[in-house]
Amino acid sequence: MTISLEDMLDSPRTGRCVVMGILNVTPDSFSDGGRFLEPAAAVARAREMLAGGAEILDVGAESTRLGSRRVPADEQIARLREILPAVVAMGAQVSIDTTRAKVAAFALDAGAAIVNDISAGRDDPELFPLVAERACPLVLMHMLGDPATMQSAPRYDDVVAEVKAFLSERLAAAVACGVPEGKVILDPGIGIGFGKTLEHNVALLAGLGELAALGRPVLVGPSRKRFLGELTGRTDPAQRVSATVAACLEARRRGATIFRVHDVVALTDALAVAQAVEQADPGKKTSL
Ligand code: HH2
Repeated sequence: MTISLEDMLDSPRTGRCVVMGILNVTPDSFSDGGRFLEPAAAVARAREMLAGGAEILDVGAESTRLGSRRVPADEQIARLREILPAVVAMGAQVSIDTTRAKVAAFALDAGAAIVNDISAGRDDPELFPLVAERACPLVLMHMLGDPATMQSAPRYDDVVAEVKAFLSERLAAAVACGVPEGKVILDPGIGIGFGKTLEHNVALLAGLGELAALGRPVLVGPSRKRFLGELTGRTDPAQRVSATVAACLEARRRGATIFRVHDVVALTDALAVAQAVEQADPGKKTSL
């Protein structure tokens, strides 16, 4: 299954949910590092996620785990060179998870359709102009500090209001560079590595309606993350599947429509049930 970019961008209006499968072509990602660095393994994983219901594949060649080293653009490109065209050839809608314009340009040239920038344009001044020129969808994510140094004790007076103000400022900055506002997707940057404690992450999920009020699609990426381990006592990220599904369903209830996850089948099934019940609920009207 695949989704048109128009349908993805229109998802807040229609209530359509979009599952984005994670493909980390990295040796060091926190939950699947090293598993998909080999092109054959990456391609098999991509095929599996598409068959499982992913409509977008988010391909990244740089881990953001705590303390991870920055990967130069050329090294990211070398990791992606064989894999990206192969994944595009499967008919997948591909998003490139990078903060570097050079990597994004390479990926767009290879057929990727979406740029996912966890720095929201702060890492590379060339990224917004590139996206403006290509007029492709762009994910802007909130992050306090950076994963290499990590905030030991991140502080906010009001995490939801501050993340909302940040995203609205970065949206304006992107638009000022020529990125069409209608192509922008917003992401609160769930995760301890992105400068949020357990309480901040929970507050952001609870307050997601505030971010959705900015009028752009909201993407969330809680998948297998450590705060879910703290909530459930599961130290092994692979055992955080149910917790991930619950976080996504709660986010969906508050307006998120795009979900970046490792466990595509589990979430696709859960969303099918949630959507069926919601459609049958006489108290609600949704057009899917
Ligand atoms: N989380 C990660 C990476 N990219 N992009 C968006 N838009 N939102 C997220 O929450 C997000 C992201 C980190 O997760 P993962 O890719 O699983 O791990 P790693 O960074 O160790 O590769």
